Amino acid sequence: MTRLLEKKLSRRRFIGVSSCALAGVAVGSQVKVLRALAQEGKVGAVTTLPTKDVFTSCGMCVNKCGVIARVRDGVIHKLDPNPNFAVKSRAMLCARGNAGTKVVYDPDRLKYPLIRVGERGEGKWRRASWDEALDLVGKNLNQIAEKYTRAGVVFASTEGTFQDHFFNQMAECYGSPNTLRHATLCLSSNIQGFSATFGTNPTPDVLNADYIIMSGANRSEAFITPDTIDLLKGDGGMRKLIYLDPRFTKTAAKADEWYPIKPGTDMAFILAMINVIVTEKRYNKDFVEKMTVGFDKLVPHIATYTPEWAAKECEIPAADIRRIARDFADAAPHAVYYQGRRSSFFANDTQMRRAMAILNAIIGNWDVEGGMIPNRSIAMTKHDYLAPYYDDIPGRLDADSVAYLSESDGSWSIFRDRVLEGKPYPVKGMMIYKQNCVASVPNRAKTLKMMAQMDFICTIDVTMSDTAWYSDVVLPEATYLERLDPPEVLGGIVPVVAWRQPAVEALFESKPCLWIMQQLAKRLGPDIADTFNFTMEEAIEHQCSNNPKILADLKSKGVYYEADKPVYGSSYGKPLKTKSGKIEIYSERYAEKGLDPLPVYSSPNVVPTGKYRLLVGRHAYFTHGTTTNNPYLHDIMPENTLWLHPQEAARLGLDDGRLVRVKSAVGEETLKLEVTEKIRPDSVYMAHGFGVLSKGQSNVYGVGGCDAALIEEKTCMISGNVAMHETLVEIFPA
Ligand SMILES: Nc1nc2c(c(=O)[nH]1)N[C@H]1C(S)=C(S)[C@@H](COP(=O)(O)OP(=O)(O)OC[C@H]3O[C@@H](n4cnc5c(=O)[nH]c(N)nc54)[C@H](O)[C@@H]3O)O[C@H]1N2
Ligand SMILES: Nc1nc2c(c(=O)[nH]1)N[C@H]1C(S)=C(S)[C@@H](COP(=O)(O)OP(=O)(O)OC[C@H]3O[C@@H](n4cnc5c(=O)[nH]c(N)nc54)[C@H](O)[C@@H]3O)O[C@H]1N2
Ligand code: SF4
Ligand SMILES: [Mo]
Repeated sequence: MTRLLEKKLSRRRFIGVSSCALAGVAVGSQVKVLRALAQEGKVGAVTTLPTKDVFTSCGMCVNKCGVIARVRDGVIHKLDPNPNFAVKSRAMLCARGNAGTKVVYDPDRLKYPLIRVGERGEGKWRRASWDEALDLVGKNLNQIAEKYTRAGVVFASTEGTFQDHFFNQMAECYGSPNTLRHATLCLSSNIQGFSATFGTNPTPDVLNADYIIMSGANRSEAFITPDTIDLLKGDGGMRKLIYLDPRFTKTAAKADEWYPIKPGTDMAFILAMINVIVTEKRYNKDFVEKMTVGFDKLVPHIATYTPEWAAKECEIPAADIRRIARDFADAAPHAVYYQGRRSSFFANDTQMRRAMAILNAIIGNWDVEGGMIPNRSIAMTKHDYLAPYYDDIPGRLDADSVAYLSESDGSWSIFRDRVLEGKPYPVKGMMIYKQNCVASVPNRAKTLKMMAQMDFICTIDVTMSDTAWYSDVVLPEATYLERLDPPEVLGGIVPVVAWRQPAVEALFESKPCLWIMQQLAKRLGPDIADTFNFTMEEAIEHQCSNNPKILADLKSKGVYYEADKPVYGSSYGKPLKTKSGKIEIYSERYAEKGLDPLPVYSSPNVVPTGKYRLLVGRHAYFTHGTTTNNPYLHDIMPENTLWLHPQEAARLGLDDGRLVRVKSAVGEETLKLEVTEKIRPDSVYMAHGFGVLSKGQSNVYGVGGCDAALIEEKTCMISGNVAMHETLVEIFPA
């Protein structure tokens, strides 16, 4: 029995919550979607359908900005930013956020449960009832548990829906230790490098910093709120932005200085900055003495990492490195070396992030205005359940693979290798929720090979992603604008609680994740079903039970935050979550594991003449590989191109706009060439989300090239994070 049920809330109270959230919508779904598709954009038509404004959260990317959905005549007519959410999103919605209506009213959206009838990937489906589809999923999960073990099913998911907790609850209650979250495709090495130093991964106080060095983070196109907006606020003022990127991005355009750094050499730049700040005694002596350990070991360690040495590695002049180091130290503590988010660049990324953390530490910018701020949270009651106990389950398939493996995230690339080897045990089933691993894990051919040896694959999505396309059963989730999602704390300098209320009733036969898990649980036995014996309204009440103001504010303002809490300095006077309780410049823990206790530089793989380093990165119009098919966003950018420097285009005799074949050790893709000075001559770049395999993505099927098909999988052996920028490609005329 769950603790939730023991609470026994009265039915009347649930209705109190739900009547506000689910205010009067009831028409047959077929009729409704036709009306919706027909009426979208029309204002003022007189019908009996509801007209209302609904507070909810954007679901188009990781930021979850506050939204007011304007529902007119039963149709989401427009999405506006929620001004009450200014503390996090600065009351903004980006292009993708605005395009959210097209997730609901997209002819390509998933409408019904589908069961594969042809070969995997052939695209032959038949519509099934929920009962039939769920019976099939249940039968397969039970069979795999019996034939192999419960660890024989991997549960792959990515956060963002607020309902992924229920999917992970299913993994735990089914009894599989094998969950694969997106972190090792994204930010694991970042978290590891900073946590090893500070005991946490802090947030740079962009709004108040006077001097920002940003490397490997493109905030004007890869949006993180509020940083993206705050970065622009300083533009033209006293604030300095120094930007290092092999590409001239929109952030470069807004920077005071842009350096087209040689990819994979950021650590050389950082170590040389440390060298200058230490040898010229520009560090914060008082802070270093009181708050850190291992500075004495850092001094000899950085002695040879001079700006002259670094200049040869990173191709940034020594005089500039020296000047930037001095200016950075002078601006302290209101100065940050901004660590960005995605760190799936190179296999030594964790140590590179360690170097960034140490540089920040020695200028004493810790937990002060304009510095590096440890994330704060908001207390909420935990969703709780008692998972059944099984005594015959082995440990994670990828256990003991890297120095610091997260039990809940795993390591995607290593896991995949072990599935293919069948060692130490077989994994034969995949449950996938809000993850498009075919397009997001490097080496697409290998992911498809792994999927080919599965007995059963079920994907829960809102659209026919490439991953859904290669599944056996596809289940349609209700989109973020059609769901009641539980509240979630978005941590940060000023944390907020966000949630989602449905703007319209779920169209067609789509259902929320909780409902799907509950129905599936019934097919997996009473012990599992028991843990799902609650309603969403009960779950929400329970989560907010420690502080009634949370739910009240969510309903009346669409957000909850604590304006009166101090922003800076709360970590002082308490031990940090490191071994020593202090900031660890030298890491004893790393030394004990045989890892470099201080970051040691090694040069990236060499790019020979005739080959190019493939870089990947965000585009402001798209979220990963998933929104390129959105009709509004597709209109702005219908295909991707391969960026190549004019000098190299001339050398290869290739003109702008012509089709080229791009070949790596693991794949080959064809797309249009874009000859541009916005990239270094030794590198090429293409946007993510094209070259799609699924014919269910009608705008982008077969259009442009897929980067995941080209990227080789290298892995950081400290964090298990993949390294995407070690891939070299050749270019041929198509
Ligand atoms: N619009 C939009 N915003 C997003 C997302 C999205 O999909 N779309 N996704 C969100 C997510 S999940 C994440 S993780 C973040 C990612 O946010 P970021 O990590 O900031 O973004 P990326 O574009 O992945 O990579 C940053 C930049 O690094 C550059 N780069 C490549 N190699 C090197 C190198 O060796 N050194 C240096 N200095 N630079 C290098 C690339 O050219 C790229 O411009 O964005 C988030 N925000
Ligand atoms: N080549 C290449 N690979 C990359 C990156 C890159 O830049 N280039 N970036 C990496 C990074 S930083 C990250 S974070 C990962 C992200 O990679 P993933 O974790 O795979 O996330 P997405 O690619 O955004 O895919 C999300 C899926 O969820 C679906 N979806 C959207 N909303 C909902 C919903 O409400 N419910 C359900 N059930 N499904 C929904 C989408 O249709 C899509 O199929 O990719 C990584 N991989
Ligand atoms: S940054 Fe854009 S896509 Fe992401 S949550 Fe905010 S509005 Fe939505
Ligand atoms: Mo990410």
